[in-house]
Amino acid sequence: MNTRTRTREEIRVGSRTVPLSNPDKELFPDDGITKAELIDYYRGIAPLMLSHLRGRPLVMERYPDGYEGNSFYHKDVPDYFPDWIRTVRVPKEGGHLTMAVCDDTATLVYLANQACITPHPWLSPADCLDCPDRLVFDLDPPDSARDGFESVRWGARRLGDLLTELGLRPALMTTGSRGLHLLVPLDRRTDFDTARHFARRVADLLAARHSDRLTTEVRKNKRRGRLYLDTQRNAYAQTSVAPYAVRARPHAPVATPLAWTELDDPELGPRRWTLRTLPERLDKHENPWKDLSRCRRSLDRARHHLNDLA
Ligand code: DTP
Repeated sequence: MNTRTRTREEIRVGSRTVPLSNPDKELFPDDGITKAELIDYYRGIAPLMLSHLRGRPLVMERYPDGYEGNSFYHKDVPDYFPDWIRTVRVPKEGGHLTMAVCDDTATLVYLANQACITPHPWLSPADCLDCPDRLVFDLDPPDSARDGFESVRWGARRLGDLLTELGLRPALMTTGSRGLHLLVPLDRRTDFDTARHFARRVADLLAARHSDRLTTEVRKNKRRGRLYLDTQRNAYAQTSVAPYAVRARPHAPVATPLAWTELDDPELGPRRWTLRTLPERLDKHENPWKDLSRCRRSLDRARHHLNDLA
């Protein structure tokens, strides 16, 4: 751990001075993970993580008393945030919100000091709030399944194959919580209604093909032990956990981008990597998403292919 971070009342990050409060506060007491350690993690991961945060409105999932304590999803930026934190005015029903945007390491460090364990960005950048640049499919295992993660693994493979058949380039990530996400980079020529409708049709088609194992049923009591293909993130003002974000779960698991070949790793699980183990993974593996920006595709062709399959 960077002890300078732990003992000083402020740290210098690039051209910014970021004030610190209670850096020794244990946010994950079982492991002795303090706020200083969270700050150090986010400072170190910033070069990889910022490309997934930059320009997007952000919801801050905050835990001032540690991950098992009181928490809240903070959307509106409070008055006390410094002026250098970028904000964006976001229209919503009956008014607007002023939301934080995390464009640089200093902001990520500032948010960690606010006990924001998990940043949740929108799927669209602020310059066009109705133009998503990614689809997200959340593969959520049934509560009851003993082999819950095996069904996630199987479903991810089927969904990845279908999206690839449609001409898209899906990427895979652990959520650090219960399942996996498939993220599909888009060229931003689609609005949320079109994107959501497409994602739902893909999920429905796959669920119809494998109705014994997969479902798109929102109501839990109708899922009957099947893997839930959740497409609801693909909408205006919805968020998805940021790649490399820490989750408020035991041992501080991290949402981790994966290579498709890792899907067969017997040790893989939604919480495979944590704040403490991820740096070693990064030392050993190259970034599995290094070509992500070259994977952006238009939904137009994929929609036509889908019509042919459906
Ligand atoms: P998993 O499905 O593996 O548990 P996840 O897909 O990140 O992990 P979550 O349910 O934790 O699933 O979070 C879903 C998204 O919705 C995430 O971006 C956080 C956001 N969200 C959840 N609850 C709220 C809330 N009350 N207010 C605002 N955003 C929320």
